[in-house]
Amino acid sequence: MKKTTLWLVCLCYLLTAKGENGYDLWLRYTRITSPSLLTSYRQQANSLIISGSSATMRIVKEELTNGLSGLLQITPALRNTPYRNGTIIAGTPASSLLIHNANIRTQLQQAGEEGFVITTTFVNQKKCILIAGNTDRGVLYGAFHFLRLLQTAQPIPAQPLVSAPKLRLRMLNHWDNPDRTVERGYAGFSIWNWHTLPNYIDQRYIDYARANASIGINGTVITNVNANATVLTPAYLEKVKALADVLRPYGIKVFLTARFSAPMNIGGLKTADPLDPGVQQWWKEKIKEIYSYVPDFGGFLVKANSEGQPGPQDYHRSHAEGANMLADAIAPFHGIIIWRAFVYSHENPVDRHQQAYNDFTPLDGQFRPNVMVQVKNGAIDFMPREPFHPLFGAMPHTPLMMEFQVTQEYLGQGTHLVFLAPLFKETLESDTYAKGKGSTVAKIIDGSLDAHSLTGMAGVANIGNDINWCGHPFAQANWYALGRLAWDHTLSSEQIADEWLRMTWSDNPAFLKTASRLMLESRDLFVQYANPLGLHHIMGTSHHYGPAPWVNNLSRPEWNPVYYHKADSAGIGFDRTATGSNALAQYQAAVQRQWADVNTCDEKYLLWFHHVPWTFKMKSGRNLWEELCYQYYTGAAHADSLQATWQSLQPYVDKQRFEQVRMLLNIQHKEALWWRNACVLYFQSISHMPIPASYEKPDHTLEYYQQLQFPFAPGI
Ligand code: BDP
Repeated sequence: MKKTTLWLVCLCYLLTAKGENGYDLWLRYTRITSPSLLTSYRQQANSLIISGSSATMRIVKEELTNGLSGLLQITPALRNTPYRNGTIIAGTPASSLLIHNANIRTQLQQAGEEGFVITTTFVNQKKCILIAGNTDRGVLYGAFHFLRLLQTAQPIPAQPLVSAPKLRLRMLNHWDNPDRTVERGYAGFSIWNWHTLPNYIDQRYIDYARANASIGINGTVITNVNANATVLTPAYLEKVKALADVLRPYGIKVFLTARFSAPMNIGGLKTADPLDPGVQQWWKEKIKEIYSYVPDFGGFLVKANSEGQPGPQDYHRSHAEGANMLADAIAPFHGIIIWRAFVYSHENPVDRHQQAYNDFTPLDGQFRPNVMVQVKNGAIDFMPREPFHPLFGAMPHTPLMMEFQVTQEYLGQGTHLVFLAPLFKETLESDTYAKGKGSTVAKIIDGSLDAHSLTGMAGVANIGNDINWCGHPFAQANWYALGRLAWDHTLSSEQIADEWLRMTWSDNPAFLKTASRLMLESRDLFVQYANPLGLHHIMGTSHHYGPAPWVNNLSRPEWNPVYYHKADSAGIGFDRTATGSNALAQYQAAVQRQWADVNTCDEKYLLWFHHVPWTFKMKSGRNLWEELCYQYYTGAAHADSLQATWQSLQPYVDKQRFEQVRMLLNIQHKEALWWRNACVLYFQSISHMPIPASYEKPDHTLEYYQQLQFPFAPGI
């Protein structure tokens, strides 16, 4: 073996043998592997001129210094004037004369308040890189983007690269409780340690801020939508202030959830009626108090009259009256109210699919300008696959904010490898036809279809205090994807997966090819072995872990899986066409046409919209029952094969994370078999048709699966 080859093999071994715990996320800044690229980058980027003295600019300096030290293994020299080729000049036209004088005015205009320009130019005959923004935040985003270019082996732009976010609010929603439990959290306890705040600042808060800034996230709701009013008391506002102070230099605003009954819970009032002057006054004073702690407080996220939460309807007031009361109180401080459209009621016999639309569309145009309505991607609830929510396109006079779930409540929780970018993209690219062809959900939420300037996307966070933040080592990719798509929803799932893999794991081409396929197929795979053909909401009660399609005894009809699959001797599926609930009528005619006819409906959504006979002939030639079996069996078999696929990647992955994923894929396979067996056996008990002989028989009886209990499953 040649000396250099031997050296490389040793290096590879050392790198992979050393365990990585995942704490560094996609900001590992490991040495660039390609020697030629390394040389080229070193020539182009070796010293820094950082203008401005704000906390944000100090972070820019620190990040670029750390990034270049790790990636290029050089300590960049800090300068005031460019005296050699390869100087990075970072700043704003206001803080840096060099940027002010550079020929990038038009590009800076396009960059707006938060965007940036990266380009190469000559200053004093020296070839320099400019990282410019109109604000320090813009420069920070530019610095992270610049580092990402190096991390992902991209060329440094010779011509101006301009990037501006397509959405104004790019947020995480933490469903974190004051006792540090996390609703639907699968990565340990909440990262917010309320008990030691405000005096103890955990390093995690800072690293959380860095990670978010690196992908452009600029807002965080730190408390659960199922809200506790205690967070609005002075003792807690002190703690909120401490967090806001940490997050601010990273461009992140803090938001809180407001419990609608807070005036009664902590204010001693007898009512929380939004039209009561005493209630209005209470909120005005409370909001003023919050701003005295956090002068750039973002606003409130509100879950009202949903799943037992208090709200304006308790006083026969509308959602608009509730939201507007808070909006008026917060308007003087330029805060906003994000009002959730996730509402349904057990007293309402109408198909749950229709309820939010019925409640909200009559209110279109009634909300104050500083109110956004936050709509889940689908009408039921973050299902593994849902058609887009019919509210998108139905409220042109109201800014609608997208709510995705990053935490995998219904997509394998903490144990399945499921990359969610394809799910997010599927919704964003759906055509609502609200204003004719091309009226995609993305154009509704980015404000371009209805000329809204208040725009946003939120993701329910999957972050906890596990050492690697998200539990499953691949779950970090979903946090990453949310941020990247909130910045630019035109990015493809492929690009996002590729970036994340290179930064988080390895840039070896063999690794990338296999690992990205693993990620890109993972969501469809989960659907196949858990909720094929449009089945939905057939998971276990309360913890939502695993299959339980048989459940029929819960107090609210729409909490029961049987409500959703409606399997009977004739067939299976929810008829949402004109012969059934007619939820389909909530979509535009062109959309209805795609799904209305059982013979032409996309099979992905077949059982979402139709009650279909077991003997119905599918496109494959199989009948529906056989197709259902085929989907479950094929999915579970594919889940099995992931283990061998991962095994083939061992040479490229450090030992610790390799083992973690190996063990999790083993669990995933077992759970895929569990989904398959439990669902096939249960539906067979209704269809009375045989499981095709070519498939292995489930290894337990239906009764076995029905009696499984998980009293301590996480996330409840
Ligand atoms: C459901 C979750 C529940 C949340 C609810 C919501 O199971 O824990 O409170 O969504 O979004 O999916 O409010």
